[in-house]
Amino acid sequence: MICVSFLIVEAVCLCGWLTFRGCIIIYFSFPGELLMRMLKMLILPLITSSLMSGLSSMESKACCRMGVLTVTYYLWTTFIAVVVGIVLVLIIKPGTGTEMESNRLGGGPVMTSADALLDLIRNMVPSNLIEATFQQYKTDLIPILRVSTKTIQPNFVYVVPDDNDPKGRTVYLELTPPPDVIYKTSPGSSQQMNVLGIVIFSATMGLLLGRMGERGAPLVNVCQCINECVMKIINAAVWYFPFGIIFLVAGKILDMQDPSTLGKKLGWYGITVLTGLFVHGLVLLPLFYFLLTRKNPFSYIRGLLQAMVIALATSSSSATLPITMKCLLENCHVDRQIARFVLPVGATINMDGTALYEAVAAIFIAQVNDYELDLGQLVTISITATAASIGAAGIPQAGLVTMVIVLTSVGLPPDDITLIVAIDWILDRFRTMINVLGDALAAGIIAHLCRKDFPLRHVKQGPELFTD
Ligand code: DAS
Repeated sequence: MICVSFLIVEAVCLCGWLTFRGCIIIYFSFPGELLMRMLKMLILPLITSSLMSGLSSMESKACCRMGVLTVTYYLWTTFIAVVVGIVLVLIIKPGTGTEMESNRLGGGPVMTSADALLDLIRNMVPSNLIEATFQQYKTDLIPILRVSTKTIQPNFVYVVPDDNDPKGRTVYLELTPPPDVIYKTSPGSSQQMNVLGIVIFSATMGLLLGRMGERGAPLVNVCQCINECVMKIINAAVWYFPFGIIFLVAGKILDMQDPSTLGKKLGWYGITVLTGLFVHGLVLLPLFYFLLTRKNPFSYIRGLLQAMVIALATSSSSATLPITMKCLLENCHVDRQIARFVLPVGATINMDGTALYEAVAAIFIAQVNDYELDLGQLVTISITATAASIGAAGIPQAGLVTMVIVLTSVGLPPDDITLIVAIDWILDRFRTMINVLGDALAAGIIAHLCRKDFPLRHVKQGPELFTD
């Protein structure tokens, strides 16, 4: 009853008939913040234990075959997503003839694409895994800060090092981006650095444990116990999700400056992105699933609806990961070992929605600047958008940050992301949903292609489901 009443309130606010200000919005957002914290609490133990227990219980040939298939499939579908985006934006031309002005702020130091690419790669390798782990929690605090401070700026809080501290341990949280820091320090990079660090660590440990034989068994058992505990926590917390989702979205809608103008702000640019996401996510990916497994993709997707709703509400594929894992195991009956490898890797490197979005946004900005892109530059955009999506973290609006690489690779001003930042938060929800869908469909395809290596054991129902 409470949820229905809040849905009505949200609809009324979307029409602009009702507005709330001040602390009311923060109170509205509070249950949603709790949902985000619950999900984020589960990410690290889930990724680490899933990969460790999944990899260490595989024989190395099957593991390598599955790994090669997974990465190949991910790269292929991401590139297809970029091509879909480029074709659509060149046909619809959303940036041509708009009254938008490119606001080349000029003067400030502009990051070159080499600089941005090096920044992306640098952040992939943690200098210290423990520090990277704790860094994630500091990163997590920043998005929460952002909700309570209700920044008008692009929804980032900037971590700016204090020049007076020679050891660089003091930082300030800036609400408005200092010009030279805007693209260098963002929550996305340390989150992605941490998750990739965990993946590298556990993948190695997983293989090492396999080679350690019985001596590695205690650590594998610990990881399996952690994995089961995490899945049981998810089962216990799932009753709260509908409630948290309503308030999470409510806080965002009530905080909008003028919700009734959302449609006008989205414009042809928003229509181009949403059309591309629909074509790729609900036409092409299901087609690939059918062609490779000869099974009905839509009955599989029906089992993923809960994860897709969480992705839409949270804008974070990493935060959705626990629910995606639950849907795959309980509803889609994908082999546990496959799900435990394909999903965490996918949440880290496979973002079809983000890749499509970055390609569309870059060409849209070129059209606003009346800047004609040649074939070579379109190829550059397709490659850099694929690379940038791999480096984007699974947290809200990470795609906006890595887009700098795409813009600078073809000589466009990175400051022009401010042309699209006002509606990025809503497009982020839909591209996150397609990211999650892409990972989950990949798990079903890989499980089918590797079924000889991983004969699907009888999938138990109910609470004993998560015992190995
Ligand atoms: N929100 C990101 C995710 O969680 C996607 C993006 O920012 O593009 O997948």
